[in-house]
Order: sequence, then structure tokens, then C-alpha cells
Amino acid sequence: MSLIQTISFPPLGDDRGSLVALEANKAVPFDVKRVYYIFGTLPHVSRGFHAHRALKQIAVCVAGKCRMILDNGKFKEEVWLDSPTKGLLITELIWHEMHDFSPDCVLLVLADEHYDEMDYIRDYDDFKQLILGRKHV
Ligand code: T46
Repeated sequence: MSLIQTISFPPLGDDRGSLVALEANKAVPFDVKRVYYIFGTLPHVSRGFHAHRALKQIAVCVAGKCRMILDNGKFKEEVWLDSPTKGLLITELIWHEMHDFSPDCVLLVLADEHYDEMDYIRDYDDFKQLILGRKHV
């Protein structure tokens, strides 16, 4: 099974331009408790490098683009987030990294829980051990 689960957000366009509406439990397959966005990341800077224990998220570049790597501890896949109509589902226990941000990139993220640093696994070895069921981290 592919790690890349994208969701198409149909644009509601007319001659004035486009509009995308994201509704919880519709286009977004969970209750949204938090929204954050990442912008002004320099092109040579990478971000992420963690997995979440339980958090589910949808990420979409509403402007510009970036490259997302997803890793389930067994294999990795990558996808360009390069359209405001392309959302990426990031489920729990998926190591994720963001690279190659364009200067105009605004990465919008919808999350199903409030911010909780305890939900982060920021050490790759800990992540692997958890996936392999060898360690409680
Ligand atoms: C993720 C990827 C896609 C908060 O205080 N509240 C928040 O809701 C968030 C998301 C972050 N923060 C603080 C924690 C750090 O001091 O903001 C700072 C930067 O966060 P972080 O280094 O985790 O940023 P990224 O870009 O590496 O990761 C972020 C999200 O944190 C993460 O959940 O999945 O984007």
C-alpha cells in the first residue's frame, strides 16, 4: 500500500478566480482542532523530521510547493505538494520530512488535535524501535 494518500479539493471557480472550502468530516476526514501554516522557509532548509504517536493531519501548499517524504519505518515515498487543490493525509506513526520549499511556499496543515509536544517522536532510532515493537518510547 502506498504511503501517499492525496485528497483532491475541488476548486469552486468562476471568472473572479478560485476558492477551495475544507470542511471537517467531509473533504477533511476528521474533526479539525488546529490549523497552522508554515511560510518563509528558506529553500535550503528542511523541516519535520518526526512522527506523531496519534495525530492525523492534512497538509496542503496553498501557495508555492515543497517536497514531502513519508516513511513508515519500512519504506519511504515522496510527493510534491504543488497545488492548492492537493491535500496529503499524514497519519500517525509516519515519519515525515519537508524539503525544497519554494520561496513563496505557504504550507497549511489541518490537525485533529491540539498541539502536544509529547505526541512527537523526534528521534529516528526511537521511531524505528517503536515501529518494530522493541521499545516503549
Ligand atoms: C508537522 C509538520 C508538518 C507550536 O507551539 N504549536 C503548534 O501547533 C506547532 C505545529 C508548532 N509549535 C511550535 C513548536 C516549535 O517550537 O512551533 C515550533 C516549530 O515547530 P516544529 O519544529 O515542530 O515545526 P516543523 O515544521 O518541523 O513541523 C511542523 C509541525 O510541528 C508538525 O506537527 O507534522 O509541521
